[in-house]
Amino acid sequence: MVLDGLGKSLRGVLDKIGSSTTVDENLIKDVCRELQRALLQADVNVQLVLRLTNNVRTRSLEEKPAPGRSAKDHVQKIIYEELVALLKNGNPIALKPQTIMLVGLYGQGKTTSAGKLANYFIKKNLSVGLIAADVYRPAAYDQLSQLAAKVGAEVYGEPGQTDAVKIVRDGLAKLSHCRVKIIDTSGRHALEADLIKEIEDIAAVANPDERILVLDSQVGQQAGPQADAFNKAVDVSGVIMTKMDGTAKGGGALSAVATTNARIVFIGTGEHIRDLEPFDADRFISRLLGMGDLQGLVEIAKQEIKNDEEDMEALARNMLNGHFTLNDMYAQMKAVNKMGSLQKLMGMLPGFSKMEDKIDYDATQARLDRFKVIMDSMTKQEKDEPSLIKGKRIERIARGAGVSAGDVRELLKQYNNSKKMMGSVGKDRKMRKRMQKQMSGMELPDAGGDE
Ligand SMILES: Nc1nc2c(ncn2[C@@H]2O[C@H](COP(=O)(O)OP(=O)(O)OP(=O)(O)O)[C@@H](O)[C@H]2O)c(=O)[nH]1
Ligand SMILES: [Mg+2]
Repeated sequence: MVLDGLGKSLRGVLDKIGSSTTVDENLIKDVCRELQRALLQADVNVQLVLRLTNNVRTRSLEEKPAPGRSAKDHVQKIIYEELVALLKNGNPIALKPQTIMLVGLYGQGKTTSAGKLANYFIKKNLSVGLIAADVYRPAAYDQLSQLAAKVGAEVYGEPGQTDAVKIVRDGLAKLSHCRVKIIDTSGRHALEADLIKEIEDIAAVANPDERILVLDSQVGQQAGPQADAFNKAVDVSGVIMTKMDGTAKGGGALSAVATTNARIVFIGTGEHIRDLEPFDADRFISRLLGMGDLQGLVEIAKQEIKNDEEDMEALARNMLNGHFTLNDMYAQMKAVNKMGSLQKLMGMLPGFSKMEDKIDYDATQARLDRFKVIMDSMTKQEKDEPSLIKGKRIERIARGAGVSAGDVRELLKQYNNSKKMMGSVGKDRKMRKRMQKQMSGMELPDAGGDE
């Protein structure tokens, strides 16, 4: 997860409060010192850190807990609120037809973010046209075309053309049927007059609804002055902080940008096209503190599973009538894989981030991957009726998948366990009711009694 180290130390602070016997001045002092250490290590600006811990100290000592709340809860809540306040700013990007222009220095992640944004809107049923207005980087058009093909966006470019403004004008006309237009521009090593002029010229033609600055979070606190400078020069409407996955300085970058009053709209959390998250201070902090992000989880699940709805319905049907095949297990695993790594999902579940040290996510993922390979070398019939898989078949499957017979048996064992679990869920009346409700309109098979 993003900002692992900071999350861990902040959770340590909350745990310290939770396990203390009394909340007194000494504890608050300790807690503030630890908060300072955690935030400074994450490259958050000293002044911001001091302001935050001052607020935490004063509020903890002066404010009375709400009725029914313990003093410990109260202090934890104050810390949460102050951390959110540190990052709070602006509204998310609207889900409506619009033109978005991406600006930023060299290699910050503009082109990648253009592809990720296209994916984001397309998943929300808004068609996207990408315009390749980077006339500096060789092969900029190819890079953008590949991303467009991957996510199902249209793309316009004029390879060899040196007039970015012309490309944008032509592109907007050619892509006028696309509901969201995203313009990728070229970068420079520094914010120079010719870059400012280029951005302004393009903006004059495109009249974009959003001018989004793409900023690499690896620069840490320096992200603040950069956002400020771009803002003064070209009136930025929002910021995408990229590469949050690759640096411990993300906290510094985020907080520095937030204090310039720039509106952080997304964070980039990896090289994959889906690694873009709408930024929301509340959600970000609650996830960091291990309070879970059910909303985020629901959104990812909705987005990723949408196309698999039929699969999932069939799966639920089979689950409820006790007919759970290897194919079903396979579909389940595929869905989980699609939603991103297990680790990411677990981090979004309340309470789970605390267990991080106890669960070996990588081993679990590796096991799932192995299962997948094994199932790929089974016939459809075998996946439908795993009870067929014995003796020679086990050997054949193992050979085909390049694993040992023991690995195949492990998969079968896992299947039998899952099947048993699914069976008991299917018979649980309360659970059936709940599922029925969730899949409104879907006809469910008979429970088949309580035998
Ligand atoms: N890990 C990680 N890598 C990223 C992220 N966003 C972009 N990158 C990588 O950063 C590098 C530069 O990304 P580009 O999208 O080409 O950057 P750019 O701003 O378009 O660069 P120029 O066109 O040269 O100005 C690529 O290797 C990307 O894969 C992110 O959120 N996480
Ligand atoms: Mg680029």
